Amino acid sequence: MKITEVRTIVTCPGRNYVIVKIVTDEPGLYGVGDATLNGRELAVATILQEYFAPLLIGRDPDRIEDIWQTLYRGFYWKGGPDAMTALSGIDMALWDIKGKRAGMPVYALLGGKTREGVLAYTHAGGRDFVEVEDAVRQCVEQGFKVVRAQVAVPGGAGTYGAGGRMEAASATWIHGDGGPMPAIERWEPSPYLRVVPNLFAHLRATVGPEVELLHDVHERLTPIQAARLARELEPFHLFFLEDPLRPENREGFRIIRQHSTTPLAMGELFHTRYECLPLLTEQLIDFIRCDLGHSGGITEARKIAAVAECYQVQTAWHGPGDIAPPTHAANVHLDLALPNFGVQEMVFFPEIVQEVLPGAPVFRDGYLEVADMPGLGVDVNEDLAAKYPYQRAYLPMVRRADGSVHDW
Ligand code: CS2
Ligand code: MG
Repeated sequence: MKITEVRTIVTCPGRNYVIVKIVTDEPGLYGVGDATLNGRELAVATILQEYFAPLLIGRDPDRIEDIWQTLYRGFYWKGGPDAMTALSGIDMALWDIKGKRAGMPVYALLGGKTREGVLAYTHAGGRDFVEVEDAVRQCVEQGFKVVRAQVAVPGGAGTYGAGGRMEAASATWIHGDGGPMPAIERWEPSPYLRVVPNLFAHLRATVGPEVELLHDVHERLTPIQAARLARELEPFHLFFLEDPLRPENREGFRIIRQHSTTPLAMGELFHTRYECLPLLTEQLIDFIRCDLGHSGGITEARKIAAVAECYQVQTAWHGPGDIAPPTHAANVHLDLALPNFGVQEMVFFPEIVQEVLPGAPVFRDGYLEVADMPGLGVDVNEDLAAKYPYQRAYLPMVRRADGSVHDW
């Protein structure tokens, strides 16, 4: 069996997605993967088309590990978000082919189910505590047992995640003279640090102790600020505090750990197992939450999970709306097989996305399921995808009160 074509499909059914379709010489046998990197879609599409695709033509798609090594170690300049996203899309498409060829779902190839369903969380946001409380209640009514809560900080225009379920994952579509421009959010640590513990005090007092709650810091704090937040959140028993520090500063997790027992999660901005390693081996986090679409696909994630398992760290793979259904499906296939799965972030895709990219995992009473069909179970409707051409869009940027740039 040989790869005959690697197709890169860029489409914008409401937001931009980059889809990889690997076609083989066996009639009708192809695989579908996701190589979407929010705000840098065309850079990844270029890597796929110009550099990776030519190396794959004529290769045996069954040799996933060898192809992975070729596209990672084979290049002198390794890693980085753009190349790792391209590699992830290829990796998913190859696992999809392998499953279809074997007549088995990917989770079966990964060792088979260790659980019946995949515990899921989604997003509750609001402009004030009562709006967040209402959003959490809605999630609970829908069946969610774990909910992420974010609230607007007074004076902080466009606070991360406060707009609700899909907002956190949205690119922005602000038009300036030269076309779309990034929205600018305002953010200051002091008001944020005052508001967040009060939000969780409010939620525990109103929605009770049972629903599991978590919060995404979005990599904005310094280590000592994060330590303060983690400590002040202790009475409210978070499921985890997500991504407190910039990914560059892994040493900072030691400071948070010294001060708090709030469980910590980190990883959506990591691109390889090497970035995860010190956090795992030093037991500085409790959940590893890499993005399968940006860190080398299923092949790399299962290795990361295996190291995490040694340290009783659980997985919580990134699952926002800005990565496409194939990554969400890959998440759930892996979650079903992993012994140390923790929780899975999810979104509900708009109908049009489900038409262009059918086969996203299905949510039922707090858990995610995938169809019991060969491969990943996702597809791409290429004719429909062509009707929604790419539109340039940026993620927002953050500036402090004095006008200086801060991490978004
Ligand atoms: C977020 C993401 O889901 C999350 O936890 O951190 O929505 C993140 O903002 C986006 O993936 C950025 O594109
Ligand atoms: Mg996050």
